[in-house]
Amino acid sequence: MSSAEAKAARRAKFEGVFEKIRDELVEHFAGEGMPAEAVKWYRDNLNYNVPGGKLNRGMSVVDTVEILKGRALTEDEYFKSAILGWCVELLQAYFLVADDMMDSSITRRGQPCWYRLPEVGSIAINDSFMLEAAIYRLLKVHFRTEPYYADLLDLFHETTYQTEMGQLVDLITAPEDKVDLSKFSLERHRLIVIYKTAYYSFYLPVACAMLVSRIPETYTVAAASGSATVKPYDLALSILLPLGEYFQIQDDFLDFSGTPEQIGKIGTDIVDNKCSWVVNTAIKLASPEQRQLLDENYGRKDAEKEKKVKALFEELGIRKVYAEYEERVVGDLKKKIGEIVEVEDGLKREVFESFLGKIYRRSK
Ligand code: GPP
Ligand code: MG
Ligand code: MG
Ligand code: MG
Repeated sequence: MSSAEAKAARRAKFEGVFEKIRDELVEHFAGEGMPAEAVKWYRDNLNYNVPGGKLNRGMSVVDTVEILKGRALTEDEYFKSAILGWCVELLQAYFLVADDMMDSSITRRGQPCWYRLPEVGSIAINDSFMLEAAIYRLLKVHFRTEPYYADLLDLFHETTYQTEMGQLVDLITAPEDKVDLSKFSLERHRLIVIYKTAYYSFYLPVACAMLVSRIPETYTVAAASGSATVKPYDLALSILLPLGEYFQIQDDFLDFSGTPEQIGKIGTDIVDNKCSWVVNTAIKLASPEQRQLLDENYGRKDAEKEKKVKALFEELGIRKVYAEYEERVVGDLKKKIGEIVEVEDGLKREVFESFLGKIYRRSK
């Protein structure tokens, strides 16, 4: 099997688990005596909003469990890991259905946003709540008797709250209809990115995998001074938050620098008044005249103004600043990963190396 075929097979296996949990959720719903019309609605909600993405977050739960265990998983281990993976995907689906309403977005994953379907409209608010509730239904059915059940609940609740905090700051920093660059800064950008994206996209999948693999809260490792106590969940966080920030900065940079053929979409951050790494870096470097050009042209639905902003970004040498940033952050991350002391049943460097390997110098 070629590596592309192996990748497709892994995805197909993971998707197979979605069908099972969807049917389980829908059967429970029907079992509550809900009318056929509502049963169909809930099923359509799940099918439309949950499985159509890249599934990187969900599948990374399974990948991480395999790395932590250092062997192929039994069917039962695979199933439990995949359910947690789908819980991460359900959380993301819940966020995106709601986010598309808040952002007045038109399409998502190549189809109209759920709320834009004429029969759906603001019922999408309740549908997003039901996607969230599905997480806790699945956790209850499949993990209630596990000793780490409370930790899983806490993890999903905490991560949801962190993402909501980030969403609030994002919404009030960059309203689509009111350009005010004085609210932007690289510090504000970092805060938004870490809370809105990094916790749920990077820490949550790994922490799920650590819990299901029974990585303890603390353990002892040999150190120069004798021994040291490791808090593996904090250690994972200290690598995955900057990794998530790096991932989003790449996304922001590609929105400006990538061609549509390369990134598969047309970059719209400039016209959409996004608080992106690129504009924040430009703000930091701009002279008063260049700042005035930005104030007058950023965030406007006007192709000429967008062109002027792009030319300024080139003039300020954003590409070079980005290349330097990338080498620096990757060096820092590699150093931190290299410092992990591996012990049996503890955290493994490969968990982070595999994430970093997938995103380093990505061009789409
Ligand atoms: C998408 O961000 C939004 C989230 C990841 C979090 C939403 C959180 C909620 C609590 C609803 P975006 O709007 O910047 O990205 P996209 O372009 O994908 O809509
Ligand atoms: Mg959005
Ligand atoms: Mg948004
Ligand atoms: Mg983007």
